[in-house]
Amino acid sequence: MTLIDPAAQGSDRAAVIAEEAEKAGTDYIMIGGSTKVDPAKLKETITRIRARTSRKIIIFPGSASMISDNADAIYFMSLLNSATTEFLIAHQVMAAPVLKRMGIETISMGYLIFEPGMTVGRVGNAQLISRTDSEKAVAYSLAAEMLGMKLVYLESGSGSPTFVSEEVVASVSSSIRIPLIVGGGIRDPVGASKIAEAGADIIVTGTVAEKADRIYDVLKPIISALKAVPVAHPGKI
Ligand code: 1GP
Repeated sequence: MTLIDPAAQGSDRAAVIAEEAEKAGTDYIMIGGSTKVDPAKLKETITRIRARTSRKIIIFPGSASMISDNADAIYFMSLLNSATTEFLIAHQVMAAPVLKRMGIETISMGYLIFEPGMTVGRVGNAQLISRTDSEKAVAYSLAAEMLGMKLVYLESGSGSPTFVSEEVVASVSSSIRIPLIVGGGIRDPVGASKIAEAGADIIVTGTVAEKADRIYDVLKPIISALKAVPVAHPGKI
C-alpha cells in the first residue's frame, strides 16, 4: 500500500504519486498522517487521486478531523501503546457518530508504535516498543486480535531510519490470525523483501515516493521485490 500524506504536498503532486504507484503495482492508496490537515484539502486530495487511479483509497487518520466522505474506507484505529487516552479512544468517540452518519466503511485496527517512532510517536504520546521486543509486540498484537480488531499495524514512524526487526514481524505474524501490516522506514527492495519474508501481509511505504523525482522508478523495484515473496498467509486478506 502506498501512503500519501495530504499535508506533505499539493493535491496535484499527491495524484501523481498515486498514479505512478498504481503503475508500479501498489494495491491500495492510504491517505493520512500525523500533521493536521484542513478537511477541505483532504477531500480535494482524495478527489484528485481518484481522478488519476482506480485503486481504492483508505483514510489513515491522524485525528478525528481527518474524515472525508469520498474515500472508500477509513481505518478505525487505536494507538494501543499510547500513554494517554487521546489516541487510544477519545478521537474514536468523537469520530464514531460522524462515520455512522456518513456510512463509510470502517476497518478496525490496532496500531502499535515502535522505536524510533518519529512524529507519530511524539504526537501520539507512545510508550515506544523496542524494535526487537517480540514478547511485547506479540502481547499487544494478541490483545488487538482478542479485542476484535481486524488488522494489526506495526509502525516505526514515517521517515524512520530503521524498521521493525524481522524477528518481531515473524513472531507477531505467527501468533495472530488477523492480517499484519508493517510500515515506517521501508525504502528499498531488500528491506521490503525482508519484511515480506518475515510474514507481513501488507507493507506500507510513504516517504520513499514522496521524496522521489522518478516515483515509478523508485517504487517498482520495491513492489516487485515484495510481490516475488510468496504470500505469507494465503486467504488471510
Ligand atoms: C508511516 O508506515 C508509514 O505511517 C510509512 O512510513 O514514510 O517511512 O515509508 P515511511
